[in-house]
Amino acid sequence: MADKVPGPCITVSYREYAQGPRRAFLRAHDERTMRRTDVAKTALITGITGQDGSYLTELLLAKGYVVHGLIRRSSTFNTARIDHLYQDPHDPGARLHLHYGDLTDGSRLVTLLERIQPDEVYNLAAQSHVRVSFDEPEFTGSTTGLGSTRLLEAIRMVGLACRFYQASSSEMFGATPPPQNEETPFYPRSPYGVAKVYSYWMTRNYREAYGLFAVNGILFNHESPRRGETFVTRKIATAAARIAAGKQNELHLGNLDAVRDWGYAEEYVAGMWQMLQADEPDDYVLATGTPCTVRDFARHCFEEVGLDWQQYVRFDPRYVRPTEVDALIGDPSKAAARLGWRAQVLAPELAALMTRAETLALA
Ligand code: NAP
Ligand code: G4F
Repeated sequence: MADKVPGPCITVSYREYAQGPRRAFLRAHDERTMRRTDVAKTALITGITGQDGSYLTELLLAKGYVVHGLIRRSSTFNTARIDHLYQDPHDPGARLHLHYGDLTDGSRLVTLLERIQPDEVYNLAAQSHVRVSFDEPEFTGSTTGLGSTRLLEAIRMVGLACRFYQASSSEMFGATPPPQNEETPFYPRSPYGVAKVYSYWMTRNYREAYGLFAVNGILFNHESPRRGETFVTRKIATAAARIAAGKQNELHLGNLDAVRDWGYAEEYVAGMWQMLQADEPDDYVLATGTPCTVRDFARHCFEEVGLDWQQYVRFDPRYVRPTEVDALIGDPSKAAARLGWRAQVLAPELAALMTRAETLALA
C-alpha cells in the first residue's frame, strides 16, 4: 500500500512511513532534491514587501532562484520596497511572482503551496512592531504567532519536503540579561515577543515531530534605509536629515537608555539563506555582538549631519512601553563557527549610512 506521505509527487510506502515520519520526510526530500538538480530552486517568501523580504528577494534572484512572494491585498500599493524588482508576469523568463494571501488565511496557504511547490519557504511575515503589539495583542498573536503554525501545517498537509525558515527574534529573550545566545532562556516582555516564542517552539516541534527541515533564525535588530519609518533607527535618521535640511524642528523619543545590538539588514538575509543550505536543520543567533544605546544611535545620526542631538531630541512618554526590554546583545559565535556568518557593519557606520540615505532622499 502506497500512501501519499509526505511529498506531493513522491510516494513512500506505508511501511516506511510507519518507521517514522522523520525518515519518510528525509527520503522524500533526498529524492526531490535529486530530481531538481538541473533546475533553478524555487522559494516562497512571506513578508516579501517588508524590509527583510526585499533584500532576501534581491539575494535569491541573484542566485538564480525563482521567487514567489505573498502580498496582502490593500487599497493602496504596498510594494514600494520591491517595485525595482518587478518583472512582467507575461514574460516567460520572469522569475519573480507575487500572489495575494495572508497568514491569517490558512486555506489560501494550502492552495498556494500546492501550486508553487517551493524548495524553500521563508516565513518573514509578521506584525513586527513591538509597541503596536501592546495595542493589538490579539491581531499580533494571530499573525506573528498562529500565522507560522498555519504555514507549517499547510506544508504538512500538502506533503512538501521543503526547507522552512522562521523569522524568530531576540525580543524572545526579553528580560533575560545579555549576552544572549541559542541556549539563553526566553523571557518575552511584549505580546510580540510572546507570539514569537510560540512560533519558535512550533518550528522546533515540526522539525522534531515530522522531520521537517525547519530552522529558527534568532535575529537581533537589523536596520537599513528600507526600515519601517516608526522603528527608532529610521525615525532618528529621518529626523536628523530633515532637521539639517530645515524641514523639522524637534524629534520626540521614548526610552533613550535601551541597549540594542544593531546590524545591517542586507547582511542578515544572507545568514537566513545560509541556514537553509546547512546539512542539518538547527537554530542560530545572528547579531553583531556589540551594544549601542538609543541615545548613542541618535548621537551618531546627528553627528553625520553636523548637529548636536541634545538640542533637538525631546522626551515623549507615549513612546514608552508598558514593559521594556532593557538590553539585547547577541552572541553570534555559533553562526560564525558553523555557517561562517559574521556581521561587518556596526552601529556607528549603520547610523551614518542610514542618515546619508535620508539626506539623499530629500535632495
Ligand atoms: P517588516 O518590514 O515589518 O515586514 C513585515 C512583513 O510582513 C510585510 O511584508 C508585511 O506586509 C507582512 N505582513 C504583516 N502581516 C501579515 C499578514 N497577516 N499576512 C501576510 N503578510 C503580513 O519586518 P522586517 O523588519 O522585514 O522583519 C521580517 C521578519 O523578521 C518579521 O517577522 C520580524 O518580526 C522578524 N524580525 C525582524 C527583526 C528586525 O530587526 N528587523 C529582528 C528579528 C526578527 P505589508 O507590507 O502589507 O504590511
Ligand atoms: O526600533 P524599535 O521599535 O525596535 P524593537 O522594539 O527593538 O523591535 C525590533 O527589533 C526586534 C529584535 O529584537 C524585532 F523582533 C522587532 O520586530 C523589531 O524589528 O525600538 C528599539 C528601542 C526600544 O527599546 C524602544 O523603547 O528604542 C526605544 N525607543 C525609544 N524611543 C523607541 C522610541 N522605539 C520606537 N519605535 N520609537 C521611539 O520613539
